[in-house]
Amino acid sequence: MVTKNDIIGILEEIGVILEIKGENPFKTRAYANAARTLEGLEEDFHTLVAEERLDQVKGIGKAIAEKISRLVNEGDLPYYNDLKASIPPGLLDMLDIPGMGPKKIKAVHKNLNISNIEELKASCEEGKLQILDGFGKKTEEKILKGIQNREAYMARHLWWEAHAIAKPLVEALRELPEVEKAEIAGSLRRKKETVGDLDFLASSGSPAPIMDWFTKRPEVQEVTTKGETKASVRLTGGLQADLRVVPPEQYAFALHHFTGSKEHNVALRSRSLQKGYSLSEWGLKSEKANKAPQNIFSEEDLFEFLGLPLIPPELREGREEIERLEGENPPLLIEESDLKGVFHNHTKASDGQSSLREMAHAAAKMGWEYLGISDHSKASFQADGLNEEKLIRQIAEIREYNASPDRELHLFAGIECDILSDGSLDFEDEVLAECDYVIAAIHSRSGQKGPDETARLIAAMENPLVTMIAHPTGRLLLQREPYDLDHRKIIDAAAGNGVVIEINSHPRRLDMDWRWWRYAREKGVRASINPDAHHSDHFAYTLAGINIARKGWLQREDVINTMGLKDVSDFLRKKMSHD
Ligand code: DGT
Ligand code: CA
Ligand code: CA
Repeated sequence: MVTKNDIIGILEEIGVILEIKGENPFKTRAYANAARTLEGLEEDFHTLVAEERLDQVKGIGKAIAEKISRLVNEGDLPYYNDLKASIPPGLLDMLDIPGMGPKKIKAVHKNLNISNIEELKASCEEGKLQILDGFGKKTEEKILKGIQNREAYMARHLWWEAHAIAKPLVEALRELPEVEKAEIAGSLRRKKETVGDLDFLASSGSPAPIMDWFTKRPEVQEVTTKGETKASVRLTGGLQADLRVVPPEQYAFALHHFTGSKEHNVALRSRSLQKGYSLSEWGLKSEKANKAPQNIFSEEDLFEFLGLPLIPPELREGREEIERLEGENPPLLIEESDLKGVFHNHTKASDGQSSLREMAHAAAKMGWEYLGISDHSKASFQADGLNEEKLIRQIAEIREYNASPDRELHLFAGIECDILSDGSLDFEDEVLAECDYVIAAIHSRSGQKGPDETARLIAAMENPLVTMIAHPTGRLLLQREPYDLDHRKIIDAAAGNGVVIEINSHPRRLDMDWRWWRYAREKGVRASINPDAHHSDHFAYTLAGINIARKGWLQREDVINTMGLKDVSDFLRKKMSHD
């Protein structure tokens, strides 16, 4: 069935194509207006269509109403198909590039005969864009950067999404009778925030049926290569996947090798050489006697042979993990079961989709002792942020919940308070002081004037009522670049002010980045692993946050929400009362 959202998309597209073609602006705008009207429609859309009353809605004219009815009733619209066919298909793709709207697309098409992103990129590189009317050197640079980002983004995938595809695949692989062991390897096993491709490894004495099974999976779109023990495929959705099958005696070495990272492998190989052995995906060989050690059946055995504890895959990034762990016990990294609750969560009161009680119920089902509620503050009007009055009312509701006999866990009353462009907070101190904790967050970039994001975050942390800062860089992985923060200064200020830094576990944020946590930990800064839940289903995101904490070497004591209810209450109260 054609949904309202489909129709909105088509109307928008028609408007854009008309604008690119240089049609009369009234006509162009009529489609955009109709799309906006449908978005805000209060009556049921399909009822309106069925009763032929669409043209009575303000903002939708007769001609457009007819086109919508045709789309709903027949499932297609010749006018739209013809219009689409009348322009080169690559023109619309350019809308994905920041800075490229319909007017600019029209200009580059008309003046430079550019019909797709590749041609646009070439023209930027040759400096041809900046001489067009309405463009300039800055615009050209911005467009080129946008194209480069897009290329980088398309080549990688979020860990969360890749994991959702890889997990059932590896489980199915383990079920095959020929497979002795199977594991996910590569960056996915190292829990990198984004991955280039999926790597699977299996041990078996009869690889042929495994290769057949793998290349004939329903989700396989294209088999790139298929050999006797190696295959590469492209899955629906564009993800590439490699499978290697090795004999059981090689499995430990191959698993270590294909888990990587490359940098870690190089470091371990050189350590192994110092001991007189050459290490490869095939095994260990003695440089002198050409005799291999016989008793290595697991990664643990391999590390032990080299005088190391089992280094968790998350730490194998070639960032001195080998030097740091030499002769040590394996590090006791935080685990998902250590979490006793989370702090950054939204409800229907702002832009969440679940009620307070639904959130509390789902959190109790996670086995947690407490849940913090932190809706947006009023400056985030696009997210329906709460004003002072609504916040005070929500706090009362939370206190009431805690006092009610049917409560399922303890709720903390918090706020995700906007840091305004001058670094001040969206609420006065006396309002913030009513909360159990305050999360300060930036939701819009600094303008040309005024303090930059680093200065704004530091100013916020200097307010003693601020418990923690959320998603410091504002990045959206593969979508939006991070703010250009001075992490060292932010971490130093957090340490100086006793402020916690969030690990935002939303799979697209994973912010603050794992690369900075080792430094933060050394400075004594603690983390709060938060799902930034906008729905009761989103608590599952904490797993992605745990991955990042582990990559950042964090242990249970480094994360405040591993504390039990009593300790964490004391901790929050102490911070709010400035002792
Ligand atoms: P990705 O896929 O870009 O997210 O990152 P990885 O780490 O999964 O890289 P990938 O898929 O190219 O290779 C998987 C692992 O295989 C990699 O982490 C380490 C190992 N490996 C691949 N190529 C090389 C190499 O040229 N040298 C060494 N030492 N190891 C390699
Ligand atoms: Ca990979
Ligand atoms: Ca690979």
